[in-house]
Amino acid sequence: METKQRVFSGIQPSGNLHVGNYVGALKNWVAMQDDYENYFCIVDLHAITVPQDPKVLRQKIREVAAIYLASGLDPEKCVIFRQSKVSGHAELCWLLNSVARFGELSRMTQFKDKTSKGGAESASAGLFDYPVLQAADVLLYNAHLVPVGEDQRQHLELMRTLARRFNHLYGETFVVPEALIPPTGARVMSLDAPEEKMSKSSPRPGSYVAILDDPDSIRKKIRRAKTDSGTEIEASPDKPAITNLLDLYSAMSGETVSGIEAHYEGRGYGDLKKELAEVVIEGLAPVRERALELLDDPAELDRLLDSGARRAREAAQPALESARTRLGLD
Ligand code: ATP
Ligand code: LTN
Repeated sequence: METKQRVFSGIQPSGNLHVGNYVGALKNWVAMQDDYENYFCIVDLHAITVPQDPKVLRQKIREVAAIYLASGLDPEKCVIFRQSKVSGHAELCWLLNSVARFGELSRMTQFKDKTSKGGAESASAGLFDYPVLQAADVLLYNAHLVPVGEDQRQHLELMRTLARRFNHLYGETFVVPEALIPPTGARVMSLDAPEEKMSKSSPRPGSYVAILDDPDSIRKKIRRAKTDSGTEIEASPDKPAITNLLDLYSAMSGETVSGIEAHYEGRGYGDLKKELAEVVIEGLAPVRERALELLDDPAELDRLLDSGARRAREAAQPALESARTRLGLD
């Protein structure tokens, strides 16, 4: 029997999941789940690298689980679980810390971005080490493919470097994984600041469309989205705001950007925004409705996550043991 290759990916329970997480990650996971052996993780240990309110975190963890299922991930085909419930993630992270270098971690743009306001001095050590934990997540399962948005390209490159370095120093141990980045929707920008990536930890709810937002809030947020000077509806580097709206339209509808441009020729920004809001509402509605239903039964979500954690622990064992042996710890 042909064994399926493994896929691993994850989302942090660090805020409200948004349409960028949906088109950059979730939608693609769902589309590929039949062809692989899948591990989809709620990366709660990553979330605590920046301060979280424990009560809110507990709720967000369940929300991520509900949204995974509501998006169409099938627990028969995917192991859905929480990172902190499989201790191998933290253990392998520590082992990989011995081959990760201070210099390469210092060059990670996510770390630089996330410390640009408060400064690196007060950032947690966990935030600095974030990409090593991410490498551990994937290498622990010997996953081949990692479907993520564009912002994760650099972390994936580092993950590959760490796998290769470990294999070179201690002998073949890990699969060197590959990033899978979608052609559209891989980088949705903020609605109110199109030079920044849409981000769930943003303090400005108007910057993102959350998957659980009600239709009226979505209409309002898109109506208020920033636009560029001029009136032309076309994607171009000097029109970042309109380009972002067109890209989002394309990612949610499956139509090409040039087709959408042609449809809006001679029409105004107002029309585009009105129709984009409906496309987004329609695309997210089934996910939102199902997620809200699932959230009514938190005990059932917890049961599902517990069963996922048991399966993940088992799958993680071989890579962890071989890394320990290679290092001389067993
Ligand atoms: P945070 O703001 O807390 O850092 P985030 O919104 O960046 O969160 P993550 O949990 O870090 O979300 O990312 C989960 C997945 O969603 C990753 O695969 C990531 O590449 C993808 N993703 C995140 N933001 C976007 C975006 N704006 N456009 C497309 N994909 C995105
Ligand atoms: N850092 C990722 C989330 C993440 C992840 C992973 C993605 C943590 N571990 C492993 C893919 C594989 C992010 O999207 N910010």
